[in-house]
Amino acid sequence: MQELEQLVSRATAEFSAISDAAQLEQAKALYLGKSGSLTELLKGLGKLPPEERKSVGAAINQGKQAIEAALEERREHIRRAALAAQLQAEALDITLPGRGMGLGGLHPATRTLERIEELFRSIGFEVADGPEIEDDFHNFTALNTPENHPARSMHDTFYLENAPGLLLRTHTSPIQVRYMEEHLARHKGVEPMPPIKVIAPGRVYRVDSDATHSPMFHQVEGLWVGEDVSFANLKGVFTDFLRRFFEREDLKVRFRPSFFPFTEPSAEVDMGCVFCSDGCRVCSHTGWLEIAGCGMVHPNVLKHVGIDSEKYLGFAFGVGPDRLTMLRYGINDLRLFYDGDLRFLSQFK
Ligand code: 2NL
Repeated sequence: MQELEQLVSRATAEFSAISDAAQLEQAKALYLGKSGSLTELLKGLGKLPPEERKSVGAAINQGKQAIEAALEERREHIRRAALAAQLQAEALDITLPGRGMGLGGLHPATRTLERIEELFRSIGFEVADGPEIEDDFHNFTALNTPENHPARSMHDTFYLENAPGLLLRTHTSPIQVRYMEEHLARHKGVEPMPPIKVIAPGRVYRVDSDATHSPMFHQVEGLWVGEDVSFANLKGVFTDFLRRFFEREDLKVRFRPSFFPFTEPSAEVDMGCVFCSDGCRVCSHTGWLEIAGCGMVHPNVLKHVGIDSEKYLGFAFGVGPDRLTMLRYGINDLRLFYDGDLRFLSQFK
């Protein structure tokens, strides 16, 4: 009987030193298995005199129950420890701040376009839109550009395959041609025709690609047609626009005679170099930067859309906002605008 008590306390002590479930089951076998110590005791019952068997048998069974209870207690302890360890390992730190959404920003070219639109809206111009796939009439013919003009060649203009007469617009003038057509239809028979004041910003396409030319770039054209619109008005409006865009009231602006098929007379607009006063690399040591083209709308353009060129006059201009953006922010490679590199773009948020 003493042997039994020792067995029970040995098993209980042994179990409580084990913290691994598999090891515990192995230790169990030493006592309760086929040839475990307690099993051996039970096997020995038969050798006892019959009068002792009952009480010894009962005592051994009690010992067995005690060992099983100790075993179950230890199993439960190990299960709890494992669960606690798992909870600890998989714990989420809910106080850790999230990663946030990462705010986007407008592309510098878009910011410039919106700025130009706002400046012209403030002096009563409407902002018009139109298709990027144009037809020959709206992109060239209506703009007095002759059949043999180099701009019409496949070397300069993207034509659509299997769609004769369709092309990617090479300037935003066709927006204004469409605007004039619609304006005329809307005010049919109204005399005099209300003035047209519109700007046309958008993407344009030319077969050209280097550090200062991209096959897709932006343009903003402007048009004012009315009964007495003069070249002086053009000079005033455009000079004022440049001074407000660059926030320089004393910005120098000059108009140099030039040629465009759609204007007569035509002029190129130069502004004083924003990086120097008397010459640097950006202005090729001239102190001047070429910034736009302009002129009085050619009578043939008015005739093509059905406006009486004897009664109405207009001025028009075309400016490259990508170049304006480069000058405003001091960017030297146009391709940066279209690479989609966030290290560049995120500087304009
Ligand atoms: C340039 C030249 C110019 C125009 C665009 C225009 C539009 C109509 C009628 C007449 Cl609907 N002219 N646009 C006129 C002169 C110059 O752009 O070098 N742009 C960057």
